[in-house]
Amino acid sequence: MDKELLVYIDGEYYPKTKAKISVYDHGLLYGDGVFEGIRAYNGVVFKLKEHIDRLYRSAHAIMLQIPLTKEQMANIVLETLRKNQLKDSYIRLVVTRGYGDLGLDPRKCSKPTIIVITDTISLHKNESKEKGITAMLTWVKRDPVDATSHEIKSLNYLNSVLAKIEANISGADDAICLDKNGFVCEGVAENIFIVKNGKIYTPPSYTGALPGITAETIKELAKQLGYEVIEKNITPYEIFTADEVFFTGTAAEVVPVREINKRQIGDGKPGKITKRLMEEFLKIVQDPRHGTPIYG
Ligand code: PXG
Repeated sequence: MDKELLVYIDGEYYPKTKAKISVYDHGLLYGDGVFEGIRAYNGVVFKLKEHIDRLYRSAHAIMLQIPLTKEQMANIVLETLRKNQLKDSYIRLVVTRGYGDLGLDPRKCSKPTIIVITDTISLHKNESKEKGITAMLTWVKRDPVDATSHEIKSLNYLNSVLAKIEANISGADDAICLDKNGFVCEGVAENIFIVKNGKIYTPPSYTGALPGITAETIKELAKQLGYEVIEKNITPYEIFTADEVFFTGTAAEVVPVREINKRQIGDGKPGKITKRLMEEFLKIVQDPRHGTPIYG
């Protein structure tokens, strides 16, 4: 049997099958905690600093005091990757409210649980990138900014899970959530962009979408390539009639959307601007200037 991957939990490393936490952990009992999904490409952790910063912002918003400095947290991620001798990896960094009595009051938990999983990733089917995926606008509205907003990358993902179930049962590859006013918000774990007449549009943050690190990278890339990027409310009509639509996210990277609720997008193939951004994105992910090298 191959050597088991090691998982970091609260200062110790455990083989994957023995990496367990208490059933009294409030991360499990109440979804009380925050997380990050990060990728390493060819020995470089892409935007590690940005992910750690966002983790601490999410924790701050839910008044969860992480008992480590950001530098210590980054070093734990790097050390876990080294222990597993990984160069390409999907990293799941989770901080829960910790072990506590029953009852949701966070004061019952004396110390957060910190988990770092570094696993390998099976990349998206090449077909998705080449042909584009199908998506559906779902009845599941994104949680508004005055509720469990997805601006906080919390362990509450039922909103996204429900949307994904709707996509699954309707045979679409993915779901798109609207905000409570009916404007396009984001995918289940991706931000969304549309292209119309050569300009790139994406919803503003007040729709309650996660401020995506891939989205931020794409906005910068697009501007460097000379495209105008505009943040504005996007209606379902505008998305149906867009020339191009694409998703961005750590897991998804940049993925073209070719059909939404059975309406063909553009000519039904990945658009010119989407393809350009996909290419440029893949060039920069392993560039140490955009990340942190794992091995010195
Ligand atoms: N919106 C939501 C709701 C997300 O969860 C994104 C947008 C894209 O953000 P980034 O920063 O990744 O560009 C996400 C990302 C997982 C997993 O394990 C989830 C995400 C990313 C990676 C892994 O389910 N969500």
